[in-house]
Amino acid sequence: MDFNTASSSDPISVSLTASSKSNDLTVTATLSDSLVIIPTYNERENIAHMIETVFSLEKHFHILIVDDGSPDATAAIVKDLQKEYPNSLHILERKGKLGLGTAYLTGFKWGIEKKYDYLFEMDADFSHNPNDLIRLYNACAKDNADVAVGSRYTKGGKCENWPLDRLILSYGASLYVRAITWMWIKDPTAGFICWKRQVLEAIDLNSISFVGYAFQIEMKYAAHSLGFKIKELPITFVDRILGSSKMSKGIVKEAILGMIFLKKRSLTTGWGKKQF
Ligand SMILES: Nc1nc2c(ncn2[C@@H]2O[C@H](COP(=O)(O)OP(=O)(O)OP(=O)(O)O)[C@@H](O)[C@H]2O)c(=O)[nH]1
Ligand SMILES: [Mg+2]
Repeated sequence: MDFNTASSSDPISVSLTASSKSNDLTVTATLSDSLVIIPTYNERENIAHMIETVFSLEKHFHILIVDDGSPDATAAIVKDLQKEYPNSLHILERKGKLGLGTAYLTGFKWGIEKKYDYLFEMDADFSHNPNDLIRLYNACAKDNADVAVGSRYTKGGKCENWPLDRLILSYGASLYVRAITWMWIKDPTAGFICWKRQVLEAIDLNSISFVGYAFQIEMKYAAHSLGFKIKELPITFVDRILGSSKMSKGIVKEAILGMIFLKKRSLTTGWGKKQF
């Protein structure tokens, strides 16, 4: 006899398998308080390995893939794996390439509705080491941070195999952001993050306006402006080995010009549903 109480829309779900031969009851818990959101666009070389790696970690995380109609059929690979992980692996499919920022916002809203306590941002391309998910989780769940950021530029953090021009652009952006916003986060464009749900609930997500690197800065600036505690943890960021980059000049331009807008906004309306 097999019975399964799990619903793919319910993060707090339990699968039960009972064997009628032995009368043994085997309980496989698929509970998780944590959702790792991974936006994907043409990541067929990486996605299966990434999903398997996250599910092999000591702590059990759920995964939400937000795929933007990848022409390389990334979504089909994910849907195939859902047969193996029906309760832990989720996918939202959007029709076209709508940008990383809106992919995360869609994922955040989904995860908030399902009441996950910790929501993570992580790239599909292994630039972020999935093993670090546990350190980010512990910073929020045990060490009292509201937001934990995997940081390349805090002491102990580094970038591996990045071309010099990318490194200069990224590090230069971090100095520029710090000079304009006075937000003393060493890696404001970082995209490897653990958010406590309460932080995402406090930010008016509908008012987040940027889609590329500027999205990462805007989210941190919103949390910072609302008085949440942001902790940086050193990570080693590795340049992608498989697949191709979606970086564009438009993304860089958005970040450069967007900072002025963000500074102005922080002095006027802010981002909060609640003002502290
Ligand atoms: N859903 C969705 N995902 C995206 C989009 N653009 C990028 N991504 C994903 O977001 C993550 C980060 O994108 P990357 O192309 O790796 O960007 P990057 O890390 O700045 O650049 P490289 O590492 O040099 O490739 C990856 O998992 C991408 O597949 C998008 O428009 N929609
Ligand atoms: Mg990348």
